[in-house]
Amino acid sequence: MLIERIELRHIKMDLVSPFVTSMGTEYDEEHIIVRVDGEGVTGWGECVAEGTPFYSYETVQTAWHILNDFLIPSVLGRKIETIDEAIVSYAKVRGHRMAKAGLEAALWDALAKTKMLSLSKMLGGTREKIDVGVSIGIQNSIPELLKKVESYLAEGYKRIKIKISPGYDIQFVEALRKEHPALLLQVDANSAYTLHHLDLFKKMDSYNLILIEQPLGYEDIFEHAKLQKELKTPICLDESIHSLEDTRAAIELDSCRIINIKPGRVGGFTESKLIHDYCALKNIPVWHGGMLESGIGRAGNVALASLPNFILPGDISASKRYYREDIVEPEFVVNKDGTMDVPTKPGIGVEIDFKALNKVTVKQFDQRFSGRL
Ligand code: OSB
Ligand code: MG
Repeated sequence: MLIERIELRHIKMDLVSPFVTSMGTEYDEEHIIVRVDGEGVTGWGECVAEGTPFYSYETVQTAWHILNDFLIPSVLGRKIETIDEAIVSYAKVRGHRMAKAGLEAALWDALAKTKMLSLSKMLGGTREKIDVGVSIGIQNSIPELLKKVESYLAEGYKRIKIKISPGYDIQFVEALRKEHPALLLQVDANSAYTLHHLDLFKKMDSYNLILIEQPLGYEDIFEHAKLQKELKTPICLDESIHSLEDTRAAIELDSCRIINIKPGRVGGFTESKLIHDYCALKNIPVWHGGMLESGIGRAGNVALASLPNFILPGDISASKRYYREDIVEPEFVVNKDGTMDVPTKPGIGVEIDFKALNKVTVKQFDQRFSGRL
């Protein structure tokens, strides 16, 4: 496929309710939508760099720069038949994995459409439905948390993840466990703790949590190994895992026993698949994390989560859990049994709602191939 045009849109979508974590409060989500056009085919991807450098050092602004000045020029005007050819063309760009993942996703969609394959099939997915959970931000009080949990359980979600931070942790877990003894429950600290909190995590061990996500430093692998040695509950790494290399280090050091895969964080679906396959070999379950994506990014997440070693339910919730109006049609819904259908149409398998997309676009730019190289 000849890459003829690539368009970027900086989007900003209001969340249905503020999302509070140990990193701060988000009222809206800013991402970049990447559109690739060539030979009559259009591919779509979402770059999950946020407006702030709190989860990752990348932001919409850094990703916009890297995409426009380095990644797009390296693929524009090329004839690309495989994703690896695109990756090789920008391999000398270090880091900036969210920027790379946004472009890679659009190319995957375009190539899948040229082959008339669903993205799930193209990635090696084996499921028609995936198990999904919901990630609940920090609540002001226990009654508020219990109410939120009830309403998500009534919608069918298979497991609950709650965000924790010092002062908003053990009491919330204890209350929730008391109310719901059999609930599939996990917690996410987003690096809010240190090894000085060992006693707190030892207490957490008695609440039968599926996992404790990223308790310590956001790039740490070493101290997590020390913590894991002291705990029965599996540690799951999110922020610390940027690549297959990081995954190997974390597993060999026993820093975690479960891995959260987010294609944006690791540089794209290709690296995600490598991590997925390696974890399968090592008997390490993986699950699909989320970055509050619009339906474009969500479609990619659902396709990736249809691979066989995505054993635990993902942070992949219905469109309406995040946004009043999604930018794809149909929007993503959760079935009563806590599953989500994997789209079967070519590529990401959902259509763009241009009216909705235009409403949330705050900036737009495109580069075209002139016909000469
Ligand atoms: O740590 O998993 C995280 C959202 C933004 C940044 C980091 C995280 C999250 C979530 C939300 O937990 C998951 C979702 O998209 O539902
Ligand atoms: Mg996380």
